[in-house]
Amino acid sequence: MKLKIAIQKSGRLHDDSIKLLKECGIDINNGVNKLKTEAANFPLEVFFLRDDDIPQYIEDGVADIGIVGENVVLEKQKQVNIVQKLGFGKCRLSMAVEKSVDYTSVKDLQNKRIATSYPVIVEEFLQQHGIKAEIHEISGSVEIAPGIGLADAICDLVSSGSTLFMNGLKEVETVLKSEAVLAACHNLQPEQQLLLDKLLFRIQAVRKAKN
Ligand code: PRT
Ligand code: ZN
Repeated sequence: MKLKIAIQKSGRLHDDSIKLLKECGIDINNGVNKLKTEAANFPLEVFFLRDDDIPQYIEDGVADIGIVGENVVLEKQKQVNIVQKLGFGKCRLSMAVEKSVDYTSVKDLQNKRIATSYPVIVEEFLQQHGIKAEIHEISGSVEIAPGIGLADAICDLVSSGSTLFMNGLKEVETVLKSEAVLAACHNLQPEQQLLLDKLLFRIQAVRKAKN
């Protein structure tokens, strides 16, 4: 019996996910273009996937656990347990408007058009604040939407802030703070739960050593 873990195939979380497993003493060869691989010294099978697909794979039990941004877990609304924050991939999901816009509060978003790749989280944020706005879902290059007249505001992930700055935008609201998390399937077999506990113990030791 093996524990199946899904990690990002390529992108911002890939290297740190592999690094974390290595720091836990798990030997994996991360061949590029591979769909999956097995650890040499731990009963672990590793699937390399697009981050957006990871919550669904975990909900379905195709993967037992996975490493993915909390932002993706919340947006996808899949039934998974967040079992551990991992301390990397830190970012925030923020509202931004053009620099020249006079913005004082969330009320200024009323009846505006907001471009985002996170319609679910944005809708929830707007509802919480009693704001009605038009959400335009776009899958990439959200930051150019105000400049081309597609939207009055955007809601996108920010880390350094330089992408917003270079596009003449300013951050006005933090909607969510996020980092990579270990997520797990709701109904793990007892054997897999034991393996997860063993892995979690190692992850917590690695994280403690860093603090
Ligand atoms: O191919 P796949 O679908 O797997 O990857 P992806 O392109 O959808 O995701 P990827 O690799 O870009 O990001 C994976 C995860 O990393 C995200 O879901 C977040 O949890 C986390 N993360 C951390 C970030 C950032 N920081 C980040 N800065 N994801 C995206 N960004 C973007 C941001 O939207 C902006 O456009 O990076 C750009 C630069 O940010 P600044 O503020 O540093 O300029
Ligand atoms: Zn993605």
